[in-house]
Amino acid sequence: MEENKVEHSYDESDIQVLEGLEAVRKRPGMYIGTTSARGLHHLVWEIVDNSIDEALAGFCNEIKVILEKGDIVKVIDNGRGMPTGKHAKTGKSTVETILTVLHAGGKFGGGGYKVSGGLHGVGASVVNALSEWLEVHVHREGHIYYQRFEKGGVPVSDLKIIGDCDDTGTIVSFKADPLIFNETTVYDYDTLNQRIRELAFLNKGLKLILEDHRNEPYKKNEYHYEGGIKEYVAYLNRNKTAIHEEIIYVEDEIDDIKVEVGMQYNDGYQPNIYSFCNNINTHEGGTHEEGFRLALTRVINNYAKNNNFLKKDEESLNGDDCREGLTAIISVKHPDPQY
Ligand code: 0R9
Repeated sequence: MEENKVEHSYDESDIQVLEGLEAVRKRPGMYIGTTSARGLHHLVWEIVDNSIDEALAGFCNEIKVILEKGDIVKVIDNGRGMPTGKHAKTGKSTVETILTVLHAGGKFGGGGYKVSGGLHGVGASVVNALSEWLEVHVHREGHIYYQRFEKGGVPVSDLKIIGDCDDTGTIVSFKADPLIFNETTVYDYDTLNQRIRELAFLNKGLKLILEDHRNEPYKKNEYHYEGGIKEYVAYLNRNKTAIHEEIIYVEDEIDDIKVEVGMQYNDGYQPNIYSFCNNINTHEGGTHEEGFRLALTRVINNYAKNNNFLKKDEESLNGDDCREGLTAIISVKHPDPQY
């Protein structure tokens, strides 16, 4: 602690920050939903989401998640690196601001917006608050910057340069606090693997890697889909008999809102339609899914009518008819989603 005092002195704004982080520790459920295994895994997604935002901004094409011995998670991206300069509002480095001020990633961002987001979308500062310790390494402008936080987000030192590099990126390592996650602090490989594969399908061209270094032999899965949701549809239909070879794929972007649809019919009866908004499965549907259903029924009916495919006594095909045996993914990326 003596060492901390020398390197990091506290003023009124630091106290406000510490109070914010303390509020997260007092009521973690308000920020991550639960402190069960589900909440524990949510910490990983909060950090990965920041890397995905960097990928969606066009600056990162690889994200690696490593599980290390001792319940430690390391997330590595090859983006621009978190901004290291002094933050205008907090007077601290932007790195420290992102990691200690609640919601800082969105509000204080470098002009962009947060598109990807877990269930709660509360950011890296919440992960820091709920960790025994957290370390950040930023590779930027030829330097390696480093900062460590302990006991729920308290900085051990200021952000400092510890070396040189010729690449760019961000590495965040953390150990979830067992005092908070008192049910378990052990990560489940399959849970992480499934979501990482889903994120790779939903973000075409992005390489996502999961490594487990907890026990030998190490485990590794790597996902990289140039076709994105087109390949997702092929994956979902892999054990079915498709009735047309080509997967239908459309994409468009209007007013910063990106829409992608992939679909293929199989010879089954059951429809399998999954919709996502900002990489989150919208189980309850929503306007994007409803719009898709209506458009599909309309397009098929128009085509059928124009080509005299409908029997005289049949006025039109209903929605259920049009969705029979359909596997479809609808993915929307929206800067201001309404959940
Ligand atoms: C390993 C986990 N990765 C991250 O948490 C991460 C955050 C992050 C980032 C930016 C780039 N890479 C990142 N990785 C970034 C850089 C710049 C602008 N926006 C984003 C830039 O160079 O100008 N940031 C996430 C939030 C912010 N940066 C900030 F802008 F709020 F500071």
